[in-house]
Amino acid sequence: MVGSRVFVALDPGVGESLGYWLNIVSRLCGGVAGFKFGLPFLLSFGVDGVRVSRGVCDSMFIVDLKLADVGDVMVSTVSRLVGYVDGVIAHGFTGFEGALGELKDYLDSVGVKLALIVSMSHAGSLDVLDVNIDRLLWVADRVKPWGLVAPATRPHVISYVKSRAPWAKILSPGVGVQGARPGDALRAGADYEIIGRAITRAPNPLEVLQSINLEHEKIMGERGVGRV
Ligand code: BMP
Repeated sequence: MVGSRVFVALDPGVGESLGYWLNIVSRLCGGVAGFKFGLPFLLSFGVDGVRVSRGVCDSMFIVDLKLADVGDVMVSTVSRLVGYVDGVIAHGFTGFEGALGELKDYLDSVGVKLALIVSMSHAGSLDVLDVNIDRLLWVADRVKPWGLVAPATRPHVISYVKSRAPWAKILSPGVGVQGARPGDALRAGADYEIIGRAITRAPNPLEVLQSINLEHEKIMGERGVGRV
């Protein structure tokens, strides 16, 4: 859907079939900003699973490997997905030289967007990431990725990230099962909410998605932000 602020996280359980997830992708396709594929999806269905999903839906595909390696290895990893994905997620803590700088140059050359994690949705994010958020934002400012990941579960962190990096799209997980309400992150300044189980495990995923889209539209209207 043009204007949806939802990225649906596709996290299959062990033994689930690709068909089940393809059905979700095709049913939700018209109502999302995009889909996020993580390690559970890739380990279950491989790169081919992402390729086949692309065949049923042409919205934005983000692969979430939470990359955190030297540049050469991160480039080698994502090069296997080029052609099937529009964006990748990496951790911000590996730094610029020899890591994220190289990854960003490569992704720019193949037209794939980068999103960097500067804070996470679980409580343990306070142990290391959040106490170093200014340093992570300093790295982000050097890398200048398309997006930053910040938690819907701590809206004040989103507001802070937005104030320090107004140029970035903010993608916020932690909605639903992890405790944040749909719309909390958008109200705090996020551009998108990443939502998994609250949608994919609902008896009627499309109905849940549509009601979240309506709520989001209201909030973005209040913020004075139009459709994306
Ligand atoms: P769920 O809405 O089912 O809790 O799923 C959240 C999704 O967002 C998962 O795919 C998870 O890997 C991801 N995620 C997260 O939960 N917290 C973060 O800080 C970063 C994430 O990528």
